[in-house]
Amino acid sequence: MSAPASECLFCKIARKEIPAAVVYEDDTLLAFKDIFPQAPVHLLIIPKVHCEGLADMTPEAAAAAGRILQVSARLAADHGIQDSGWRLLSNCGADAGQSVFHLHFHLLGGKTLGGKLC
Ligand code: D5M
Repeated sequence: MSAPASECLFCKIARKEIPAAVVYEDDTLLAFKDIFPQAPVHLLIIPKVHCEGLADMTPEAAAAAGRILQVSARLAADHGIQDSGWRLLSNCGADAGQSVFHLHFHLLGGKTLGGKLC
C-alpha cells in the first residue's frame, strides 16, 4: 500500500514541503538530484501529480510521463552528458527496486554505465 498524496515523499518535495536540489520545474514536472547518487549525474524526474508508478498510470500521469521523455534529453544536455551516453529508467514495484511509490524516472550518466539490464 502506497502513501496517500498528503504523505507521499515526492508529493511533499513537489509541494516544496521538503527541500530538494531542484534542477528543472514546469507546470507538470519537477527534476531534482537523487539524494543517493549512483552516477556523477543522477537526477529524478517526477510528475507533480501523484501516481504510484508505471502500473498506475492515469491519463494525467501518462501525459506527464510523455513530457518527461521530452525533457530528459534537455536535462542530459544541461548536465553535459548528451554525448557520453545516459540512461532513463523507472523501477516498477518493490521487486524491481522501487522504494518510493510516486512515479519517477532516474536519469543517469557521467560515467560508463553497466550494460546489463538485470
Ligand atoms: O528510487 C528512489 C530514489 O529516491 C532513490 O534513488 C533515492 C531517492 N530519494 C529518496 N529520498 C530522497 C530525497 N529526499 N531527495 C532526493 N532523492 C531521494 P527507487 O527507484 O524508488 O528505488
